[in-house]
Amino acid sequence: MASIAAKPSAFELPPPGAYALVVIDMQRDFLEPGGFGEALGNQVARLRPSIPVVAKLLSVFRDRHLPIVHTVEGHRPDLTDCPPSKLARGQARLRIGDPGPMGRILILGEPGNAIVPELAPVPGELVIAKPGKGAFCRTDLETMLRKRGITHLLFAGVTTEVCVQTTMREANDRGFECLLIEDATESYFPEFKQATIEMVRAQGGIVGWTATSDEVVGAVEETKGGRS
Ligand code: TIU
Repeated sequence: MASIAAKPSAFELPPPGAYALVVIDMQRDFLEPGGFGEALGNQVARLRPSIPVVAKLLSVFRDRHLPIVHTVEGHRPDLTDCPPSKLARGQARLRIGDPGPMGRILILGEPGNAIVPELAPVPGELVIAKPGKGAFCRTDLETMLRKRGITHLLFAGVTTEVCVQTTMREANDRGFECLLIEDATESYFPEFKQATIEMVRAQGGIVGWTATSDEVVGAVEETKGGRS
């Protein structure tokens, strides 16, 4: 059994097919100018260092036919799945549903809501659209994972302390073993990223483990390949 040199302790990988790479919200809306992230006042360039790291992880998982899940934060065009509290929150110049340079802000199917082209899903990968920050809230992610016998989740994506951490906590409470890939996630606030890494692995791994992408890739490459 392959083992990842993680913190606070080694993370034992189950057999191939029972662990998945979960890539959270690597969307133009968060990573490119003119989307939701920038409308909230953030410097979107801060997230971009994660793109080549996630690309490498996707390549390693795809080569071995290992399960990959992508999530996308977005709302229906009529906004029926967007709580008024989310719509009203913040000092945004453009709000959810407003027309922006990449189409309507944070609306499913709009150009700006797509996953960045470098990380676009390929057929066979699960893509979960979610209206909230956590990927288990009002989605069938849990059903899909259980159906496939997936018990261990390796997290990448943005932003570390918002959608990634929320999803990791939801997964941990549902009994999944969770690991955060440190350099495959970014935040608009570097100090929040670092705090998240430290808090999830504190107290003996209260939420889960953390490791670098090199450590993850090294362990995955030791395995023989998964179910296709
Ligand atoms: N604003 C922010 O940091 N994040 C989000 O709104 N969504 C995700 O993290 N995907």
